[in-house]
Amino acid sequence: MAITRITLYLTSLQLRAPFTTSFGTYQSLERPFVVIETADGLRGVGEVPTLRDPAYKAEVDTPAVLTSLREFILPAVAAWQREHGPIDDVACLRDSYAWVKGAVFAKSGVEAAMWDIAAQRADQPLWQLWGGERREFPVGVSIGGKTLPQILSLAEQAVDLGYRRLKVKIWPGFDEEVARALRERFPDVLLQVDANSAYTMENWRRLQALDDLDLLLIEQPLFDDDIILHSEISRELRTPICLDESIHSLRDTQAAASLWERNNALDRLIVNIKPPRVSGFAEAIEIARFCDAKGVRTWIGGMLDSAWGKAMNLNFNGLPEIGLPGDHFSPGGAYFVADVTEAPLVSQDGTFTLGEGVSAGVAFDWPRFERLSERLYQEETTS
Ligand code: OSB
Ligand code: MG
Repeated sequence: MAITRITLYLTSLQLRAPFTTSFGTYQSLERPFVVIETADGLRGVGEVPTLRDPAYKAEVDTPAVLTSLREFILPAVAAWQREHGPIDDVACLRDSYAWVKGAVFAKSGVEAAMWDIAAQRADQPLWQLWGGERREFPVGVSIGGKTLPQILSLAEQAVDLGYRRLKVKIWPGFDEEVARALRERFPDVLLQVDANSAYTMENWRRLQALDDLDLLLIEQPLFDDDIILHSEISRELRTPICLDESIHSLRDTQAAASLWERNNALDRLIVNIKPPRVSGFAEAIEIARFCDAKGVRTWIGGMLDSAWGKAMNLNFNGLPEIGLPGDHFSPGGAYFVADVTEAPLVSQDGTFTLGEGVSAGVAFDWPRFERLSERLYQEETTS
């Protein structure tokens, strides 16, 4: 069944509280959403969890994603159908724009919309379609505060809500003090830190001061595009290094695994799998399986996604290969003032349970979505 139309929306989402990382503070987000319509009358939705600028990494900013989608990816889908016939599954869809280099975030939105269609056609939850087996798993929160009191108060709220796994943003000069304070206050939580590439080869040794805090991992301390130097410094850190920014594909993951393997340190490599950062769920599933076979631990990262994006990520978390809790919830309750699903996502005592609902398992709130969105572009894809 062919894709008949692809529509690109831009949706305004307001965070209830500002989120600070080593690269900036974010409060209002302008998010591209891709809506695919098919000849069998289905409609699928995919969010691209962009940020306003490329400070996290290249091609995740809203303007870059909109350009890639409008100029190249959506026309490529239409052209493929004209030449080869109906695109009726994710594999065909990926083939249609495989020639486009990079643009992983942009591609992931189109792919997510197609997964939504595939799940509706199969009348199945995404977790089932993807081979998920674990219906219940622990989930965590990511804390992006500017001051230690702010961070402690968010951590307190999260632990009161039942979360047992906290991640906190750090940067040079705002690292040991933060991690130590959290560890002292919460001796038993699973604690991890995320530097978002704020350290250099001159100052990374500051992180050795965190080695006695029983941290689960240190996420992306060095450059956003580096894997090799991370493997080097991992030899001198007892805490595992987790790669986020620098993993875009299964190939990147394999390269990292072979570098850590050479150092006999595979147990000190962890991979944050963010489906949009690896071009979508198809690649994300391959990465999860590869890492599991290698003994490299994985978890699912977030991008302050809407409840729709988070619901898809939670379905992905049902895969038995994913071992660690992911960034799926906000420490202070709902992420956004107004979100795009009818009901909010809820966890119980830091545990999320996947239901039987078709596709993402939550109802997309079309009227609210339309109020929050502007329609930017439409690609007619009938042959
Ligand atoms: O590095 O994981 C990150 C948010 C925006 C950009 C990058 C990151 C993050 C988060 C938030 O840590 C995770 C979430 O709660 O969605
Ligand atoms: Mg990160």
